[in-house]
Amino acid sequence: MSKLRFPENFVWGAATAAYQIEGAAREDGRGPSIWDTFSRTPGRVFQGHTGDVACDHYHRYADDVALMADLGLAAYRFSIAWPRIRPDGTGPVNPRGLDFYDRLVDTLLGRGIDPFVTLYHWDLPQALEDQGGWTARETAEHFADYAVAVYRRLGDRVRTWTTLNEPWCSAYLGYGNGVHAPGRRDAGAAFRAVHHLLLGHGLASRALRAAGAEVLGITLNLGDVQPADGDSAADAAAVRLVDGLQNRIFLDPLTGAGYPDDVLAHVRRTVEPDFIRDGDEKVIAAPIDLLGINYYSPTYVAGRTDGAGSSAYPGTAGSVEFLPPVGPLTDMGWMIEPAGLTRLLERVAADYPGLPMVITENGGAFPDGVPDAGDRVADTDRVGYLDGHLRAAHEAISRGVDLRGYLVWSLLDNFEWAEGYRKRFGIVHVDYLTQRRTPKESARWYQEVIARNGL
Ligand code: IFM
Repeated sequence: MSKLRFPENFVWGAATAAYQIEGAAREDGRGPSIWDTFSRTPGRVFQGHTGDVACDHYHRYADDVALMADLGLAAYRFSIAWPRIRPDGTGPVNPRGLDFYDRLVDTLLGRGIDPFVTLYHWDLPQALEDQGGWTARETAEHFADYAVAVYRRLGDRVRTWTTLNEPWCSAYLGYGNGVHAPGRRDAGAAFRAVHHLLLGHGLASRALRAAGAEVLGITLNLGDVQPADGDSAADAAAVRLVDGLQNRIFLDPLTGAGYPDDVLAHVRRTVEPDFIRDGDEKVIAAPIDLLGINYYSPTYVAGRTDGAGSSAYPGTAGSVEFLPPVGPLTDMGWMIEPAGLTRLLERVAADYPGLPMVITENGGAFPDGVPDAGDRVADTDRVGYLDGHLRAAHEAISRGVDLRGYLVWSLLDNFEWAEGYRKRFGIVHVDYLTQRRTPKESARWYQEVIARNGL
C-alpha cells in the first residue's frame, strides 16, 4: 500500500476516561457517582464489575504517563471525575480531588504531552441524580459551576477543554433505555436530558470562555447513518429520523441553527418539549473552537412500518428497522467499516462548515488473549482496524476536511461500562490482578505511525 503522510502538526494521542481507569473510588474525599451506584445494582454490569479499582491509574498515573511518552503521544485526553471535585455535586470544592489532576497535568507537561481535558464523561455525582440528574435544569447550572472550579486550578496549564463526552449516550442510554447509569427507562426523560446536557455545555462554555479558556469544544459520537437501499424513499426517511436523533439534535443547536423542526416534531410524539426555554438555544450556540468526533461503526437502517426500532433511539419502533451488523465485527459486535469515517467527516465538514475537528476516539475491542512468554500480545485485528480508520481519516483530509488530530481509544484496557472488564479496547494490555501493563503490538505499531507521522 502507498505511504501516507498526515499534515504537519497533526496531533497524535490516546484517550481514557476517569471512571474507566482511575479506581480509588473512595479516596481523598471522592463522592459516589451514578456509575458507583449502577455498577453495584445487581444485573446491570457484567458479573457485577465496578470501577472501584479499575486500572488503579489514580496511583499509577506517573508510570502511565511514562508509557505515553515512550509511545510518542503528543496529546492525552482524559476526563475529570466531577465527584472528586464536588463530592455532592454542588457543595464546596474538594482540594484533594483537584490535587490529583494537578499532579497529572504537571506530569504530562513534564513529558511534553498536551493535556486534553474532558469535564464530563458520564460520572455524575449521585447526589445530583437524587435531585433529578440530567432531567433537572439545575444540573446544567451546577455543571457550569463545577467546570469553572476545575478551570481555576488547571486553566493556567491546560489549553484544550471539552465540556461533554457523547451526550447521546448520557441521555439515551442513561435515561432512555437504561443500559447505562443511572439506568432509567423513560423516553421523555431522555429528551429532557439531551436538552439539559446541551444547556450545561453552553453555560459551561460561556463561563470557561469568560474565565480565559483558549480552545473549547464538545465531543459527540456522531453516526454515519446509511440506508439499506439507496433508492428507497422509506429508507431515506428512516435515515433522516435516525440522523436527526443522533446527529442533528446536537449539531444544529450547537452551531446556532436551533433544534431542527422535524426532530422537535418527533420529540413531541413522546413529550412536550416545554423544558426548552426562550434563550436556551442561544446559550447552547456558544462558539466552540473544536468538534471532537468519536467514531466506531456505521448504522444501516430501513424504513418499515413493522420495524422494531431501537430502544437507543426513542420513538423509532414502527418506522425504522436497524439492520443487523454484517462482518467483519469487533468483539463488541460492531461492524468494521472505515469508509463510514470518511463519509461522516465529509458530511460534517459540508453541513457544518468552519468547525475544526479532532477524532477524539476510535478503536476496537478484540479478544486479544494474554501476553505470551515473550510478553507479546499479537493484536493483529486491532492493528488492521486502526490502520483502516487512519487511511479513512487521511482520505477525508485529502478531500479538504479540516481534521487536526487522532486520539486512539484507548490507551489502556479498562472498564467498558455495562460490559465490565470483559471487553478490551486498549493498545496496552492490563492484567487486572497484578496491574501490570504490557504494550500490545498495536501500541508498537502506533508508536511507529506517530514517529513517521503517517502510514
Ligand atoms: O469506552 C467507551 C468510551 O467511554 C466512550 N466511547 C465509546 C467507548 C467504547 O465503547
